[in-house]
Amino acid sequence: MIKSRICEILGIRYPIIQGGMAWIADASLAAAVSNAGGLGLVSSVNAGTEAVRAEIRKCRELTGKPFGVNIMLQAPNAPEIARMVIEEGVKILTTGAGSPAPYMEDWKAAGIKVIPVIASVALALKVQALGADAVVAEGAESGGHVGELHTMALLPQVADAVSIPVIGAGGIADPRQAAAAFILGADAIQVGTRFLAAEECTVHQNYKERILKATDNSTIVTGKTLGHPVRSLKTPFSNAFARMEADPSVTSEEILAFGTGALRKAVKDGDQDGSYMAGEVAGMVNRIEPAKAIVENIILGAEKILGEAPTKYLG
Ligand code: TUI
Repeated sequence: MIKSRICEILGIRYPIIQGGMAWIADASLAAAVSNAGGLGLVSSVNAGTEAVRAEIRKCRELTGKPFGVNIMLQAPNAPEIARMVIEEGVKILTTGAGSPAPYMEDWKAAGIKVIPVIASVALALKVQALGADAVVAEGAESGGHVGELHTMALLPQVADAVSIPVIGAGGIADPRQAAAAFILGADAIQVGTRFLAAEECTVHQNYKERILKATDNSTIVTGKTLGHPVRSLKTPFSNAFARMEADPSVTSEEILAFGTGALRKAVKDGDQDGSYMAGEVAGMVNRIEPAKAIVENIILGAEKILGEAPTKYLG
């Protein structure tokens, strides 16, 4: 068994957490991952604060195991969500796309384990000083909102800088990548894109099909000119977005308006004008299977690789 401080802190069997994917990570997926021995996460980006509250309650009905909530800090209702998770007695939070500083005191006072997703050493140190229980170091291979550094460079630098546990994320979909993350200093891993192909993931069938068809070169980062880079599958929508960004006659407001609501359209309607957020590993995701099979394939496979490493690499 891979030894990990994270399993003790979070009360989970395997050191794997599911990405808190906006609009995607609902009670169905989160409970399936938690029931499989990992940590499932419910996303706070959904049809409003009360819809998220309902998903949290549903998740509690579907699993008796620990699960968490991911808070997207740039969402307009983030302050409301931050209070609601305390009311609901949520025990574990991850945060993304900003600094959780304004909320840390209240969450810690409520006894919540707080795990910010960070994309730099500076923010890792800042959230550690604020009392974070662990960090997710998320490299730019990941889907959705991305930072500058990639996992191979980010993860060891964060692991060297902080004393709290580090969860590696970005570019992890199979046992080899998981084993590499542990060697780079991770205490656990976070997986997003591969869970899009979980049977329990409720995204529109078109989303799953696009992931299954993806190749190594299928993703693109757009939104850099808006200060909000996002990795998604190359589609007519994301290509048009990129062209608008390259055209000096198009204003930021026009680009923003073009992108508004696009993720929801992809997830719920499978609309071809949607934004299909996915990581660079989308090309490695080739089958639909239960979340339990994904968790066990990645973790048990990583254990095997790590166990065989001395004979394989050292003769
Ligand atoms: O948050 C994510 N990934 C996301 S959020 C999201 S929702 C969305 N919806 C529509 C359009 C665009 C996005 C989709 N994917 N990952 C966690 C993450 N956080 N990655 C990078 C960061 C990050 C970046 C900068 C965290 C903190 C940060 O610091 C800023 C600061 O305030 O210092």
